[in-house]
Amino acid sequence: MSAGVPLLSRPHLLTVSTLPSFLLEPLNAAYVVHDRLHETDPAAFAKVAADIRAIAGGGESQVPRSLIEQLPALEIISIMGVGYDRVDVAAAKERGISVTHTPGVLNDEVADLAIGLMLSVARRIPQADQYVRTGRWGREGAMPLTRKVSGARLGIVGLGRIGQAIATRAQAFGMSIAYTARSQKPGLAHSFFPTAAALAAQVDFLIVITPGGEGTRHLINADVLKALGPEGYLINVARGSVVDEEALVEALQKGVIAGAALDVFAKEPHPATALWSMDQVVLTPHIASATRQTRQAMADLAAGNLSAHFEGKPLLSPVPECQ
Ligand code: NAP
Ligand code: 8YV
Repeated sequence: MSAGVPLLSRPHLLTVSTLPSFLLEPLNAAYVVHDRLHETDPAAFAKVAADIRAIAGGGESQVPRSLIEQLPALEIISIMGVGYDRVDVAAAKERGISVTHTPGVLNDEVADLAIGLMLSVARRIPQADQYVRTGRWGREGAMPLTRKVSGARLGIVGLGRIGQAIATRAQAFGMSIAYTARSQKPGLAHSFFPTAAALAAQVDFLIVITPGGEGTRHLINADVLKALGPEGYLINVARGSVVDEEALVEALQKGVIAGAALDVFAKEPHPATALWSMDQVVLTPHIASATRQTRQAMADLAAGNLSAHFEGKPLLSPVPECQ
């Protein structure tokens, strides 16, 4: 839908997260946008709910059945993110509502951060930075030695679009690569293991990059961490729900694994405080896709899906359940 559509003919759209200006601006030009109205002003929301034909949100946005049921005219849910684990797709499908997401355009960015986190936790880059800034280098001399990454064994939990982008990068580090997924990928030379525990037992670094949701809840549990072992590192760039965070905290406290680097958490934006003070842990605030370039590409695709829908064209990237 082009910018400058007359106000009266614009479809009504509800946002369900704080969207970046470079998505909100084009949406404001083409739709009547109700920015998180269901959260900020329920009474005003009740008055416009019957007009709302579209929802726009991000990968962490919640679109539960209870919200869908309040929107009788809803036609499409457009997520600016590849993950849509908090959207009730079944409830949407029952009503014939389309759900779209933004796969592919963020593969490089998320894979880059996964490698960055692996290097950070193994080589202790954040701690090294602090070592210089706090004057410890001058007072205490050289830092203790760290763990080599090049040539080590990498396990990838979830060898989809992003998992494969991680594998490509890891190959350049001379790492041996093994993986687990729901099914073995024919034509790929990497070793396949049927479970996360079997994979963890064979690797030095375990990178998690599956979808979230019930299908993967606590896939990384105490048994997997035990299999990874006291020299092993966990890196999670998937969803917090995929890792049993309590089991992880305990494993880190007891030295069951060597360390962890986490971009996602069970409760965002409030990661378990026990993690904050752990020296063998690197934490980032769900930033794997967060560059201007990639977020712009995601915003363009999210807006493109909405335009395609309202122009009667095929959707650019519906979620697999809606294809
Ligand atoms: P994708 O192409 O669909 O790949 C998902 C992979 O996970 C597939 O290999 C799939 O196996 C595997 N998988 C699914 N369920 C599994 C299970 N129960 N056990 C083992 N493996 C399982 O998805 P993608 O584009 O790579 O994105 C993956 C996820 O990354 C997203 O859904 C999102 O949650 C997360 N993500 C996070 C950030 C961030 O900011 N940290 C950014 C982007 C994405 P099969 O191949 O056998 O189906
Ligand atoms: C973003 C993500 O945090 O794509 C995903 O699934 O988790 C991230 O890229 C989010 O979608 C931004 O809206």
